[in-house]
Amino acid sequence: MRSKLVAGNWKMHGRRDMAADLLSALAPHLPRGVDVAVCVPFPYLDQAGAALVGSALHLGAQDVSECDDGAFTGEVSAGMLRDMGCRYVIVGHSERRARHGESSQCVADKAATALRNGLTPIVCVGETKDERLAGQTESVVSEQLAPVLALGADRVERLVIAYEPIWAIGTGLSATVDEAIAVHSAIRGALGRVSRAAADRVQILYGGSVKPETAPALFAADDIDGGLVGGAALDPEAFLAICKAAV
Ligand code: G2H
Repeated sequence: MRSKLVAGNWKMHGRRDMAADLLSALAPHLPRGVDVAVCVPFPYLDQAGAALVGSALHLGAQDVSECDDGAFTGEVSAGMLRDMGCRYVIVGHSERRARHGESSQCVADKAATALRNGLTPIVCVGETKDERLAGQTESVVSEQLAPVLALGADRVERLVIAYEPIWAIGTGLSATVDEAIAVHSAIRGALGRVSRAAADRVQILYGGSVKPETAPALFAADDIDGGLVGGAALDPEAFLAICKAAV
C-alpha cells in the first residue's frame, strides 16, 4: 500500500518573511498519515532547512542540475540540495521545460543525478490543451516518461511522478477526476512494464489547480497518490486542508 504525498511548490513567490511565516503556520499542524513537503526557492532552502529540523515537514527544491560539481554558472547541484536538508526535488516542471528548453532526456538526467545523491525526484509530465484536444495526451506523457523509465527498475522504483496537465496549471481549471485517473492508470501501466515493484511503489501525484474543494475526490482515487500544489500551497489554511484530504 502506497502512502500519500502532498508537495507544495512555492515557485518564485515570497521573501524571507513569507517563508518563515508559512513554515511556522504549517509545521505544527501537519496531519498524521500523509507525507508533506514544501519545495521552496533556492535562496530560502537554508533558512527552511534550519526551521524544519525535528519537524515532519519535508524540504524540497524546485530544480537541480544534471551535472555534479564544476564550472556550471548559475546551476545548483544535488549535493548542495542535500546539504540544505532537502529530501525531494522537482524535475521537469512544465514551466522549466517551456522556459528553459529542458528536454525529456535532460529531465531524466536530472532525476538520475538526484537519485545518485540521495534525493527523491518528483518528475513532472503533462500535455498542453492542444495536445489533449488532438487526443495525444497519453502519447505525449509516454514520450516524456520514456527516458526516465529507461533509467531501469532499480532507479524508477525510487521516483515520484507528478501528472500536471499544462492547461490546468495556475488556471483554476483542474482536470476532472476521470481525466486524471485515465492518465494516472496509463502511467501505472508504463511503470508495470518496468517492474512490478515500480508499479506498486511509485507515487503518482496530480498537479494543476489543486484546491481544498477538489482534493478529496482526486485523492480518493486508487491511482492518485497525492498532489503537487502550487497556488494553494501559499495559503497555509488551504494547503493544510489539502493535506488533510490525503489522509
Ligand atoms: C502546477 C501546480 C504546482 P498550481 O504547476 O506544480 O501549480 O497548483 O498553481 O496549478
